[in-house]
Amino acid sequence: MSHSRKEHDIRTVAEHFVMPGEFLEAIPCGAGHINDTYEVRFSQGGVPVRYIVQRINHHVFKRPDLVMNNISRVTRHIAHKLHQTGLPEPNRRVLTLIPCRNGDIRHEDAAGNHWRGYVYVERATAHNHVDDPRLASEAARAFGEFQNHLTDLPGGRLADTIPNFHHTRSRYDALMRAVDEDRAKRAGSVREAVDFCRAREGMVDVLLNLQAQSRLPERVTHNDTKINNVMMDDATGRGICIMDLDTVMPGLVLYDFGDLVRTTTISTAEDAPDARGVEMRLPIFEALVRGYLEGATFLTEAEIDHLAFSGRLITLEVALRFLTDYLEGDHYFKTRHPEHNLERFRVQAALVESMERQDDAMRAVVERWRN
Ligand code: GN1
Ligand code: MG
Repeated sequence: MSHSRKEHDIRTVAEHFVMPGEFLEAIPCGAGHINDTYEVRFSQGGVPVRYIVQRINHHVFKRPDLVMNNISRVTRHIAHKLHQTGLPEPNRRVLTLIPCRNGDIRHEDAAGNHWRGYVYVERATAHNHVDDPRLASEAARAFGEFQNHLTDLPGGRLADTIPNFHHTRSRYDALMRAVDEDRAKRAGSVREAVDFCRAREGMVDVLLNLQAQSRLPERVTHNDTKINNVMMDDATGRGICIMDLDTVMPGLVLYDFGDLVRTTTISTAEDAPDARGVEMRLPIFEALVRGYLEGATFLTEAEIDHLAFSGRLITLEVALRFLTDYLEGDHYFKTRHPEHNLERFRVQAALVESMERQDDAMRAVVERWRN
């Protein structure tokens, strides 16, 4: 089963939320691989106003209630801090949930779909690809600042909305299982790809071992820091609002930095049909390091030591996941054609290789900017 966007009756969904005014239209938006996102337009006394309405993919997030509880805690905490600092337009700087008319923060429809509403962050853009090091640096600073805000989140540990989400060993084992089971009868055609992963098995336990030895601390992290999950202010180019908060949960900050490296330093699209020419762009990596160290002021030496490695690890991890989904018949990520997950795998693999070639240079960049 591959996911094509189903038609949802968004007008009816929106009626359940405190979104006053006359409904005008709902437009699909966003480039996420998991949830369904709509921009919903209303007229309030003749003034156009828009909101975000989003369906939570409950095959991926099996406990939407826990997801929403995490998001509510995190966004309220950040909003509280922004309020204290007195920065203008706080609800452009953190997502703001729109409650349901019954006071809940999540609407479950008759078909078992789970919906939520957000304030629309105006005058800002999410980029699927960046070429400008300044944008990369700002994105990294914004994610670092987001983590900074959450270092003192009260109320105990957040729920693990997807257990073992970044447990790279589990992701590796899942791929090997998928090869053995070969449900989609594709394993015969991807032997080289599987060998590529096998040759890098040594990487998958590195951070897990350091965490087990308490040399890397568990923190509150975003866990899905794709470049298109941060809104950049149109006027200033500043990273203004972090979104896609479903996977905010306990994790290692290196997973967040690593996915930024994966999604910004890449010279092509994540799913370029031809993986030749895919490169990790060092100037963008340098911009990320600079911005991230500026935003995340709490990092330990051990965390900084692994910034360069984290990019390679998360790129390998996402490669494992795309290949696994391909072997399992494309049930997890939305795909637009039968080879989509394989193409995504090939691009990630090429990016891993490019990072291997440039490992010394990446480490040197980190050394230059630390302290
Ligand atoms: C998914 O939903 P989106 O597109 O922001 C995925 C990430 C992957 C990413 C790969 C919950 O993110 O983990 O890194 O695709 N999200 C989930 O592009 O699995
Ligand atoms: Mg997203």
